[in-house]
Amino acid sequence: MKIGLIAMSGIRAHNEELTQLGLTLPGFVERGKVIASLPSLSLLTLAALTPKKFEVEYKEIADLKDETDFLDYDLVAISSFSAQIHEAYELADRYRQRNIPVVMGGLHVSSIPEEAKRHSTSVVIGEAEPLWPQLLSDFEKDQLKPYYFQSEPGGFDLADAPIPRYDLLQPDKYNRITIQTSRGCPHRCEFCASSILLTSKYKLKPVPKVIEEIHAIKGIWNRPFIEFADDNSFVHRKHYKKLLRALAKENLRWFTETDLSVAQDDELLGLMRDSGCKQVLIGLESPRRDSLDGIELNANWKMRKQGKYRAAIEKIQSHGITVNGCFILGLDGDTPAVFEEVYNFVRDSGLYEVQITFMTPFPGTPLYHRLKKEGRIIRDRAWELCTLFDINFLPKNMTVDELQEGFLWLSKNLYSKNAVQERRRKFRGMLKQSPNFR
Ligand code: B12
Repeated sequence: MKIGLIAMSGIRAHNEELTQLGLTLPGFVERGKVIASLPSLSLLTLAALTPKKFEVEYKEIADLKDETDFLDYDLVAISSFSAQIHEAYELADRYRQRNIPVVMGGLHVSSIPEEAKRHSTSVVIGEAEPLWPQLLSDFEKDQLKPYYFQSEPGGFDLADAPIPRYDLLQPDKYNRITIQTSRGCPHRCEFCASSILLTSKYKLKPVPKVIEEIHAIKGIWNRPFIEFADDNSFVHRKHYKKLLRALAKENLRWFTETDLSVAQDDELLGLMRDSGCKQVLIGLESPRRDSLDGIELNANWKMRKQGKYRAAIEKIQSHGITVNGCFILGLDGDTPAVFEEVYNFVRDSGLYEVQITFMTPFPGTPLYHRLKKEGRIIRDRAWELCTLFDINFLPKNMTVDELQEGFLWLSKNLYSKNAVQERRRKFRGMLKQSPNFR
């Protein structure tokens, strides 16, 4: 029996002016190219959980329009995020019309399973690992259930994680490979639509397991660039120092997402540098105190850190690790002054790389529920606009047009050839003087 594991892949934006800009500005294009060639870790994980008696095929669909032929699968499993969920549903409908059962899972469908059920035979809610083997056994008996959910949401122990089937990938198609070393995040940012939607606990994958996955990757790619698919690496310092010491023996280059607190730990930064960390992506969200106020729901962590932003960036980068600072535009505390403030902050802080996105009410997030209650979602269920580059809410202290125009202005200025070169030049100059870089 043959299972088709299908990822709706690629990157998405509907805003025409931004898409045009994305085609021309160097900073945009480079980051776009890098991320567009990442595989679906969730489906490689499902493949690894599938008993050998089934044949599995991994397939990516970037654009449904190009998809004309249908493959002879006995079961189809589809993974998608919100931005492409309508296409995923259409694909699911097409297979079901051919009497092929379809299973859907992932962050979007876990948040609104009833919607997904209208297009699929079964919906998997939450982490796949404890549910997929049971689902396959039901499938063999022709008894697929409408919903599969974890008895304890987020309860899967990463010590039991299988090694994702990296061998299913066509090696020359990917320039970066993902590994998950942890799931969850101790912060509770109102807008966050990542693995916190699957688990309220911060969970770690044991060090030997991560190393085993790296060896599996190195068996395929010579000197791979690894991207950790974590929401927030390094939360558990002792564990991560152990991991970094082990990573240092692997001759890797890697990237991850984390928070600013890494800047407080010199030993950690040194271990990151020595194990091949090239860049960390950090959600700074805004340089403005007013805009940060209230976005982290547990303890207003991000607002409390605002005064330390510059020093922290400087410290991390002095180790030769570039910081990709992410800013969200359209936060409730933002006024039309925010665009210039972000521009000035990026220029003065010495940030090597920068990413700007619109505030986005993803389903399942506290932000979505709040904006819906306040009547501020422009088109409800327009999930295709969940790209981070499209606006689907009414900003609090400016108009939609002001947000749109300000964002365009900021993009042009932050990603111009000159601005990008200036950031790189500054970074290289700083490194020459840095005692922390060798
Ligand atoms: C790597 C990555 C990508 C890669 C690879 C995507 C892919 N095909 O997997 C690329 C670069 C292509 C990408 C693209 C985009 N991404 Co992205 N990406 C990530 C990232 C960094 C890691 C995701 C990951 O690998 N997680 C690890 C896996 C194991 O977890 P998982 O996917 O949740 O899967 C588990 C369960 O959900 C479930 N499951 C998942 N799928 C399925 C399917 C079935 C059948 C079953 C049974 C179970 C199941 O089982 C898995 C194991 O437990 C996250 C941020 C983060 N730190 O997590 C953002 C993230 C997922 N991306 C996001 C976004 C917005 C996008 C884009 C829209 C950006 C854009 N403008 O184009 C596109 C959309 C792509 C699409 N097709 O819809 C959002 C999605 C939020 C949402 N709810 O939709 C996230 C959370 C980041 C954020 N800013 O909030 N992305």
